[in-house]
Amino acid sequence: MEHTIETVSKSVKTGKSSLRISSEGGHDTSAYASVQLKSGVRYSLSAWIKADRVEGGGKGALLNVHELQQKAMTKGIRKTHDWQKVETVFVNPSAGRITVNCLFGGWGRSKGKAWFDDISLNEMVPIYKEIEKVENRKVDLTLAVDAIPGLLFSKTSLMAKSGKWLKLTFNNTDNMPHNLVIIAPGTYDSVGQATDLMMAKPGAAARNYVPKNAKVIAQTPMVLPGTKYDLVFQVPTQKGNYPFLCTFPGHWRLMKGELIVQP
Ligand SMILES: [Cu+2]
Repeated sequence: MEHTIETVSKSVKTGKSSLRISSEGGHDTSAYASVQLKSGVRYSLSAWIKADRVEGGGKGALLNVHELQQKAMTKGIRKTHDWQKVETVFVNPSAGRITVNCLFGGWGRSKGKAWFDDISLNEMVPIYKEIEKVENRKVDLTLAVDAIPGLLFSKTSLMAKSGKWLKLTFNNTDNMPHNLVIIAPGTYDSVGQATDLMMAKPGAAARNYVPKNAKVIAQTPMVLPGTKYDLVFQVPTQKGNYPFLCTFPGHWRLMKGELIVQP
């Protein structure tokens, strides 16, 4: 037999069953579902995948959107791995039905066994391409920070006087989405660590990966590559060093800085 696609109850991440795809000789196959999507909306597609000796020339076990091919594709899980979360974020270019694949093989043939569980497709908070009229008010000060390749912000310190109105232009020049979240002094480590756990949390993408424990002073949404967002807010009236970070899981250790508020 070339390959088998079945639901199994023995190996599950959560719930009662998972989907198992296996092949002894090597195959490029998928189990798929058809879903209606809106146009121009950003979606997060994720699942948990477990693998047992997945080998061969294919990408392994992964998810993708058939119509978007490698534009909407998670990483491939190969070799032997316990349950691991995979995720891809994509913008659906035109309304209509798309096909979500649980892919085994993928641009090549794979053999071995893979389990898929908790597959989810979520609509994300809209991305603001242009400056939204967050506030029409006059600001006292304008600053700019870019997200740059290498998981970095172009500046790691910003200065502002307490109580002033600030427009902070966040320009994402990198090739993946990022945000900028300013939080209460002394909370960088606890918020950062909480973001590490968010990849696995349902609804995390919809919250822009801002953990619940964060005391947010101001935040941008996740900003797409090549776009910018103007964050208009009042600088805290208390002086201090307010950390800022990108809360996308795994980014906080590098994407960080401080807003230094002076009296
Ligand atoms: Cu980031």
